[in-house]
Amino acid sequence: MPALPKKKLLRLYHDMMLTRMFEDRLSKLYRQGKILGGLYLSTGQEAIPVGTCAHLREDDVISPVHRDLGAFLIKGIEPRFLMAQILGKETGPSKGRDSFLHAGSKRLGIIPPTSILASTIPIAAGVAFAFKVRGEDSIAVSYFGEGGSNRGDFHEGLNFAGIHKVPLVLVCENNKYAYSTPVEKEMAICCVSYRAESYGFEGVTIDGNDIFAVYDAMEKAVEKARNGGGPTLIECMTYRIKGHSEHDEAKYQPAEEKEEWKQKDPIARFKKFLTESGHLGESEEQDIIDKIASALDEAVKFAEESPFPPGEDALKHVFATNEEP
Ligand SMILES: Cc1ncc(C[n+]2csc(CCOP(=O)(O)OP(=O)(O)O)c2C)c(N)n1
Repeated sequence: MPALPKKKLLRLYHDMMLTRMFEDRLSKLYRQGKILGGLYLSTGQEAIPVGTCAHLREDDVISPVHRDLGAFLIKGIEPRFLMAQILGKETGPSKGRDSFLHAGSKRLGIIPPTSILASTIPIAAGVAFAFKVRGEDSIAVSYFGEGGSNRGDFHEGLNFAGIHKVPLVLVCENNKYAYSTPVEKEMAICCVSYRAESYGFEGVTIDGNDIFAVYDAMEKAVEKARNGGGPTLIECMTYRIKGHSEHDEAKYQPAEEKEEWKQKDPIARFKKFLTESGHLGESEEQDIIDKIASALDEAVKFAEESPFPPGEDALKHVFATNEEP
């Protein structure tokens, strides 16, 4: 058991529950037809954004992808603004111009995801290179799925990162499926982490459903990156419990396989540890849940009451300015 103080442990638990409960709300809102665009949930993968973002400072930059809602929250976007973004409202980070998928924040160091899998990896490597050239000790973190790691951009990004020893942590969320394609049909090797060695840096494969494993691996990688040691690839083994998106029933995922992974739920595992070690009592847990539920009620209310952007503003913010979108 890692020697983390109770306050820190409960923070991690809170953040994992926040991610899960936020997404559960989204699933309901999706069924009510209130969400614009697709909805890609990370149910069962919450230990990854929480355990990794826990080590980041405000000046660090993350590059999330479509299944990384937790990373947005933990890096600092307030639930109400993220909710407004997802409902397409003017009060969201992209002012109602986009689905959740392409939200970002320059101030909080969140690069908006693109739709093209893995295209964000060279971008994150470039951000890390800029930190290095400027002599700053900020780092960049790039999230991606194992499916994305089969694209050329992944390899170009890693090659560049390795050559220049940039302060980058590559977090692969290996959830065994790229849409309907199972991992055995995506690549001929067992582990995405093996690929790091070809580019001159370390790759590790860990249990992505174990918050402590994620927290520890990230701690090491961040320290190394901040101190000039270059990139690390952390491959987090996990599983996509739900479909690729909310419209996908994922009949191609065997029921027994899903059941097996449900038993490895990262939140249930962490809760068991916290309860058995005396860190989390029933009333403390209820307190955490109640606080999150009321924050989410407030977020949904704020988002629902916010206006859609006026049509005549559609061409605003098309080109980059220094203004925070
Ligand atoms: C270059 C490219 N090809 C295909 C797609 C369509 N697509 C979007 S998400 C996805 C699956 C991605 O799988 P993975 O990278 O493993 O992440 P996961 O969705 O499992 O989290 C696909 C095929 C895309 N967005 N970009």
